Amino acid sequence: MLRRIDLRGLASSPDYRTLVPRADFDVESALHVVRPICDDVRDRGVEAILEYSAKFDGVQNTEIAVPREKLRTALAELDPAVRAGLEESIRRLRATCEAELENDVVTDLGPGARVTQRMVPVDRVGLYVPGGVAPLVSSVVMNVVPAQVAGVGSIALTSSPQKDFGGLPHPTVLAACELLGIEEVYAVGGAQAIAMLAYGAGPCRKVDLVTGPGNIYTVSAKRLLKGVVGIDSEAGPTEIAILADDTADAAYVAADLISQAEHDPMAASVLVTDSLRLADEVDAELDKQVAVTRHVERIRTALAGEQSGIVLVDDVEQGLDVVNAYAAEHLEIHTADAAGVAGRVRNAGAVFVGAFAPVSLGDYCAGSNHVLPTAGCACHSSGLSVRAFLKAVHVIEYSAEALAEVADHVMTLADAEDLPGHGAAVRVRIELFETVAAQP
Ligand code: HSO
Ligand code: ZN
Repeated sequence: MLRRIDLRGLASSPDYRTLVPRADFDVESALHVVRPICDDVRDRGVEAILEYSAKFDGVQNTEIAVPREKLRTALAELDPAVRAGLEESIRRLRATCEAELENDVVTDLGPGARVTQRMVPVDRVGLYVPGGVAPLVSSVVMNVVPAQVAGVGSIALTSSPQKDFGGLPHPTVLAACELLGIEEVYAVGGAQAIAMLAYGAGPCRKVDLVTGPGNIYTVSAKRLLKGVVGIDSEAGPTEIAILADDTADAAYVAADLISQAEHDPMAASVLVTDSLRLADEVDAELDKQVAVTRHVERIRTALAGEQSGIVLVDDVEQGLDVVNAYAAEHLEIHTADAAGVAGRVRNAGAVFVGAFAPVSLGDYCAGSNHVLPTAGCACHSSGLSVRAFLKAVHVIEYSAEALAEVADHVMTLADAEDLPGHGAAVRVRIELFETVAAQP
């Protein structure tokens, strides 16, 4: 079912980034579709948004805000088992976020010379929760909890309107908002949702930062509007890479490849292994397991796509080079020394170690975040965390004596850059200070 890419016996170290499977779509190519939508929302606001909701979501909404009582009703009607699952997910993620909250850092650089790094929460954020293929209620938790722990004062959340639910987002998404105390919720999805948050429209005030996963169009809109608004990583169609040796269990590996293929026909499932036996067994397991799963079509398309495959390598060492080049959103390690190998991974959104840490655990209840960089962005970006909602602000405090101490260096460097005004701003203080200091 999965195509094979044989990298065994390659001499010298090739550029694995060009050899690993990747989707042929790219975010850049969706820009021409989303640009007119974003411009339209900027210029015509709510009117444009409602037209796009009718066109793309098939709903005839007359407003974008979800009324408060709809949130209350959704929570009151939520299945108690789902509520218990959400509460556990929230509890674990909150514990991680609280532990990861960074304190201010004070550095004394001499008497009277101090620099403090103050962590300041973003004032207002817009959280995007995908509602297209599946209502990702867990993404409500993954967005909201770190924002709340960071101390963000104003939180707006938006999710696609659903035809089957009277033009509102899925009721489980609304229930999760209520459970977390989120009152400002919009029934808007797609690129128009990102534009609404970035520019503001009707009741939705402009936000400072947009976070959350999405499809290629929402990711593309985030890239387009970056600068107008802050964004987290580009979290697009999901990916799983598994680095496995002969000790791996083929049934587990196949199940995990299927679990992420289930998200999207564009999802990527990649196995990197030095074991031909495992490769063959995983193929057989995939045939067996896919046949009995619910979303067969979607999964088959994702697994058969050119973004998915089995990469054969000589050994785990070469496998590590391959997965580091691939920079997967999710990377599972199923090798003899899984913890040791995981310690040497540099590029991945999140690393799942050993047989009992499947990506599905991380999707819901590990205590980690599932909003992660995709499409190789894990080589420069991090997943969503409490840090994403904080800004580090340097606060500089120097006394007259401390400034005098370093003044010569500042004036010399200013001269070296031919910026005499910079030097003068220090000189004027030093001269005044020396006059005062010289007085009996
Ligand atoms: N695996 C997805 C997140 C998700 N899975 C939500 C299930 N629900 C991207 O990390
Ligand atoms: Zn998932």
